Amino acid sequence: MAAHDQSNGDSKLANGETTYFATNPRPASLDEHISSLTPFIADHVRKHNRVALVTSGGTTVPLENQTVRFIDNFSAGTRGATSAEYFLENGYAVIFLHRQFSLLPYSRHFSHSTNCFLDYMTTSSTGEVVIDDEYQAQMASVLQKYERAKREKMLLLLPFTSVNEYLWHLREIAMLMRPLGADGLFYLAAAVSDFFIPANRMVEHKIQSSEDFAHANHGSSLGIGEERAPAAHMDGAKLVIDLDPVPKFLKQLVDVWSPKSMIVSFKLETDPSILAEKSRYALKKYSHDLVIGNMLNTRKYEVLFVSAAGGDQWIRVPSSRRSKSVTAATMGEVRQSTEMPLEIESLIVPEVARLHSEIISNGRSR
Ligand code: PAZ
Repeated sequence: MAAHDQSNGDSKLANGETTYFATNPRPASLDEHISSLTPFIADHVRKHNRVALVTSGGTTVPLENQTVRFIDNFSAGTRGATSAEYFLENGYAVIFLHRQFSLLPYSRHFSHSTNCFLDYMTTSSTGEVVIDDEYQAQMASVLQKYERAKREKMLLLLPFTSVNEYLWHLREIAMLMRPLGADGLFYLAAAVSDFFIPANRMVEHKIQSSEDFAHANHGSSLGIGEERAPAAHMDGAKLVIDLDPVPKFLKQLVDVWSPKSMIVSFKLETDPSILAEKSRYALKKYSHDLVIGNMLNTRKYEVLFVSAAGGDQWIRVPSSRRSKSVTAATMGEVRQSTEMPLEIESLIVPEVARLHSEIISNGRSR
């Protein structure tokens, strides 16, 4: 169904998509990010490299413009950060659009774990700070890969926090990636909120919980679009939040922003009985190239590929190579099995790259 379909529900949707960027503020960071994106993409267009936009981490939904409180989406950024490393290994340049302070490619092996980063270090007999012997080999290998990605200008890190920042970046990057043609790949692993507070329903200041200060709670002062009733307000001692739906931008991405790129979306579910159906539904609705379905509790060792070309295909890490905690396992935790743990992204990414090669050589099957 086209985004400009005039039937009831969809005309509302198309309207939301077109008015979104006129009524929600352009993030302050965007211009600076465009100035790094432009030469990065031009360099890889010139070198005929494939470029993957990997999105990673959860978006926030601020309740106030000067944000004290926000709603968050689940994601540690493991899928995105790990996949980015395997895309680099598979010859892709990577734009890593990630939630600020979530996991990053390479540093993920030593951050956000139960270890503090200082635990990887020790003091030598001469008083210098050095990496502890236990971690030397692993850190040297990760560092080498990281230095190579930096030296060859293959990795660009761009942070976002709110769903609004994410959407503005996605649209801008998609349009900047157009010159890549079919060499562009979108790998949308970020957990993006389905609901948000539009600028014209957002209060400026911290919402006052005390009824004695309720007079300080008033509407939007952003001055974008027609002001509407605040989305978050106090009702006596209760905080009432009334969120708008986030327009579905995947259709815009596929049809308008970057129609020649390969587009891969992720679908996260908690009820296994609907995963395949919802993944197929998303593929049909947005007509993109691939949906990767995953369950909250099993996402580290099994995913479902749903594509028009290949039907449904499960990708699984064999049970002997699963680790309870990927981070703990890569740090050398004692495991039951003697086999090295396998990260599922080391299976996902080469398969995505293979499908991308098929699209480049045969044309797409959308
Ligand atoms: O970041 P993480 O490894 O903890 O989780 C990854 C994930 C489950 C957020 C990702 O694989 C995913 O499914 N993203 C899309 C979520 C969704 O909007 O359905």
